[in-house]
Amino acid sequence: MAFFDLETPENNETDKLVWLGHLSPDSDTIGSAIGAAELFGGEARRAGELNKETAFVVDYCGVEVPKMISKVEGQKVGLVDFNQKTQLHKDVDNKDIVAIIDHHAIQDQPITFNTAMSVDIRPWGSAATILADRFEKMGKDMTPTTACMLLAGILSDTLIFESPTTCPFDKPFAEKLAKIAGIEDLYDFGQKMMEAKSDLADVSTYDVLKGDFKHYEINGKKVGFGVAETLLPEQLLDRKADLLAEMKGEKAKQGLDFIFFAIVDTKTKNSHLVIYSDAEAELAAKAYGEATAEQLMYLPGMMSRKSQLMPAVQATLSA
Ligand SMILES: [Mn+2]
Repeated sequence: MAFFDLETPENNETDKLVWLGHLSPDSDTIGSAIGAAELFGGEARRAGELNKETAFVVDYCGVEVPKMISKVEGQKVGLVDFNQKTQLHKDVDNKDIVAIIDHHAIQDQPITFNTAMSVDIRPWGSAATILADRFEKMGKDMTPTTACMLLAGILSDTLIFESPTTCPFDKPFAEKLAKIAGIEDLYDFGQKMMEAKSDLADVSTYDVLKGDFKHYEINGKKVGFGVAETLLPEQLLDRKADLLAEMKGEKAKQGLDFIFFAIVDTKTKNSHLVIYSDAEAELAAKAYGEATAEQLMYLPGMMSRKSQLMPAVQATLSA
C-alpha cells in the first residue's frame, strides 16, 4: 500500500504531515494549505511572510497564521499551489514530499521523484478550487473558516473571476464556499481583498518587488518575474526609479539573466512592465510586440503572469 495517496486519505499517515505552498505566499497558497490540512490531516505551514492581501484575509476569516516551515526530522510535506523547484522553501527535503495539489504548468524545473507520487494538477483557476472539489467528492464538511480561506484563494487567483485563468468551476465553488463561510456578498469580500493589497505606500520597495515574485528557468536562462496587482498603479509607477534600483540588486544577487516587474492595474485590466535594461527590453519586445518608453512597456489587456505574461517569455526564449 502506498504510504500516501490523495485518493485514500483514511490510509495515510498524518503524523508530522505538513502542507506547504510556494515562496512569497499568497492567499491561494495559504488557503489551500489550510484546506488540505483540514481535509487530509496534518498542519498548514508557510514559506515566507504574508503579503498585505493575505494578512487581511487571515484576519477576516479568523484563522491563525500558519507557522513558518522548518526542518523537522521525518516530516512529510504535501505541496499545494506549485510544482517548480525554484518555488520550494530550502528547508524542505525532496525525499519528504508526499503529494502535490496544483494548478500550474509543469515547466522546466519541476520537482521530480524517484517513486510514484500522488499528484493532482488541473487547469483550474486556483488550487483552492481543487481543494473545494475534493472536499465535495469526499463528502466531507469543512469549517466556515476554511471555506472562507478557500474562497479567498479563488477570488485572489482569479481576480474575482476576471482573470483569463478563471475556469468554469471557480465561480460555482466560490458561491458554495461563501455560503458555508456565511459571507453574503463574495464580490464585496473580493473587493476588500483587492483594496488591502493595493495600498503599498508603507511597504518597502524591495518588499513590493518580492511580494509576488517567481523564478523560472527556460532553455538555460534564469528569469525572475515579480507582479503587483493593484487598484492604485500610479503609486507604484511613481516609484519606478526605486523599483529599478531594487531590480538591479535582485538581478545580481540571484544571478538572473532577465528580471521583470509587472504593475497590473486590476481596475482597467492592463499592465505596466518595468524594464530594467536593454536585455529585458529586447526580450519583452519579442515576447509582447510592444515598445519600451522610459523603461516602461504598456501591455493592454495583460493581467496574468501565469497565462499571458510568462507564456510569451517562455515561447520567445524557447524559440
Ligand atoms: Mn494559485
